Amino acid sequence: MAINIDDIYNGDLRAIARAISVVENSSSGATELIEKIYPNTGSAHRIGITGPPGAGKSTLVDKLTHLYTESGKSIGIVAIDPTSPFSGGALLGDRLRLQGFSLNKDVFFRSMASRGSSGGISRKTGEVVDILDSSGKDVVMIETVGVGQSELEVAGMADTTIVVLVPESGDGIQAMKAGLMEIADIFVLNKSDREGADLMIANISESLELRDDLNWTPKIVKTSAINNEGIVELKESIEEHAEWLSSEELIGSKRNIRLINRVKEIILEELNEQFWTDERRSLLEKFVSENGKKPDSPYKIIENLKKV
Ligand SMILES: Nc1nc2c(ncn2[C@@H]2O[C@H](COP(=O)(O)OP(=O)(O)OP(=O)(O)O)[C@@H](O)[C@H]2O)c(=O)[nH]1
Ligand SMILES: [Mg+2]
Repeated sequence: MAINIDDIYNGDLRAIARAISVVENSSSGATELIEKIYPNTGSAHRIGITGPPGAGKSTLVDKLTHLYTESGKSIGIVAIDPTSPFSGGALLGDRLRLQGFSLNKDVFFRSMASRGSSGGISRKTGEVVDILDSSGKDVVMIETVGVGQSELEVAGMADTTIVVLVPESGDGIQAMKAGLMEIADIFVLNKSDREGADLMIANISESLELRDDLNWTPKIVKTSAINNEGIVELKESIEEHAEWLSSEELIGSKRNIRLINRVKEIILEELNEQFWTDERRSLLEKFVSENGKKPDSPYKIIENLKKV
């Protein structure tokens, strides 16, 4: 069924949901859809929320959603790869539904599986965010579990990146430094109702001293999401960062970098797809496992694949 672009622009929940499915399933018309809506993007503030499993990301998103809707803002939420059906994305969806947000035209929630998907998850997520942005949402939040490459991709997608840690993250902070520490515009120390919160905050500020790219000093916000504590401060920090981005005229260059990366990613996907014909796929198997023969080097194999 054709999707009416005006319905998306008017925030029609069913039109948005249909558009997202088209992108998610790479159905025909996905490219045209993004082409059409793209000019209408750029007004939403994109917030990435990442951190270790169970840190309280969804609980924070839930509480922030309340604050934002109370102040008259409309919200889009994308949760990528919920760790399990019992936590994370699915749960967040349930929670929002229970609170009646599903009837609320101003809140749209979608969870996306990255595992077992046909690939292109960060491209697709970017496109889902575009759809929500074009539908007039003031704020789009992207939640993803920070276990590897994904947190860096979230940072690439967001105007403001929030890294959520908990008091128990202490030992792991060294290991995470390379990834999480570099990308955060705001640190949230959640579960501050537990022991060790202040020590962890001291740890974070100490490791920030090692960052040398700092024309923005990352905020550290202490929250206890389940008790709704620190959420107002978090929202204020997000707003401060957004203001800083626009006052320094950085939002434009951030978006340009994002666009460049998206183009590169799509090209990569396309070239990959073009190269891997069925014939080459089965030839590769054959080249590697020819009976009794030591396989050629990867370069030799590639040379032979290119011949077909
Ligand atoms: N003590 C305490 N527990 C919290 C707090 N915030 C969240 N939790 C609990 O921590 C658990 C995980 O919370 P979620 O919000 O689902 O965490 P998440 O980071 O979204 O989890 P994944 O998406 O599975 O990685 C839940 O049982 C929450 O109730 C907090 O501030 N203090
Ligand atoms: Mg979650």
